[in-house]
Amino acid sequence: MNFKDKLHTQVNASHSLLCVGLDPDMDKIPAHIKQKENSFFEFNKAIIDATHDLVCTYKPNSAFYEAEGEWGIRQLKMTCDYLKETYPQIPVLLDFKRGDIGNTNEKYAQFAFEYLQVDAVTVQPYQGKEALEAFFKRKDKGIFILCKTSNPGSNELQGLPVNGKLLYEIVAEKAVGEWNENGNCFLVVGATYPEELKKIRSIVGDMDILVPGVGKQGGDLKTILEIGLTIEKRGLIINMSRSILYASDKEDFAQKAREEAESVKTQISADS
Ligand code: OMP
Repeated sequence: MNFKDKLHTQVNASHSLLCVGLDPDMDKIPAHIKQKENSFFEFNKAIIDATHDLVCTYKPNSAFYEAEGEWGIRQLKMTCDYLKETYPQIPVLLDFKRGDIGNTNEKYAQFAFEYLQVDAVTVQPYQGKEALEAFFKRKDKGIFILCKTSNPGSNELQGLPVNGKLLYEIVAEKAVGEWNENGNCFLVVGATYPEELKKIRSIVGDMDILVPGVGKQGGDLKTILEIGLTIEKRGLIINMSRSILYASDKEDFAQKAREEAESVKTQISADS
């Protein structure tokens, strides 16, 4: 099954558009977990076990693991292995926002798809189709291209006018058009830019869009759903990391994460 089918199957099975971001942080994980040898893995495992029936995907962000060196990469690998063995139906999206010349991208793809065996990755489009081909040619994988990112300064480049269009609109056109020969391109659009999401939705039709930035970054879930959902009430993957992971820093953190995830899931169903 390719990524898109796996995602849609899980969306239908879970009735959820929620993606929990697995971004473990030494400064935020509960003290009793921090003491453990494989604390990031144990933290993730507890979060995953508590939320697996409420999500359409998990998104570990590589930065949080890389920051801890060799040990951190092992935690990421253990997390990906655990998901694959225990919840093989849930797609795993590695957020690593890579992008380089072609032969280097081959190595990034190898890390994600052969070593970690994830289902999808995030990439940046700056080097163009020829360089991204190393990702696009993985027909069974999902390639999420940064289009309009959630950070306050994202307009500096992404909002530049180019040939009568804005740069992010051109990225969206390419992602749904010439870059999407294998039907495995998707987009990343921050929840903090609803007007831009509206424009992007009109360009890409029913393409699935990863929307981070709800919660801690201030994006409004209700607005995003109104603007971004397709006619079939699909097409969005709503990512939330800190507001779910760190709903509590006590022994009850996994239960509180579940309650938060349940509340978001209910809100998505009610508003969509
Ligand atoms: P929270 O703000 O804690 O929910 O985390 C958001 C997650 O989404 C982090 O892993 C970010 O790196 C990621 N993200 C953004 O916040 N903004 C973007 O524009 C793109 C991403 C992403 O690609 O997921």
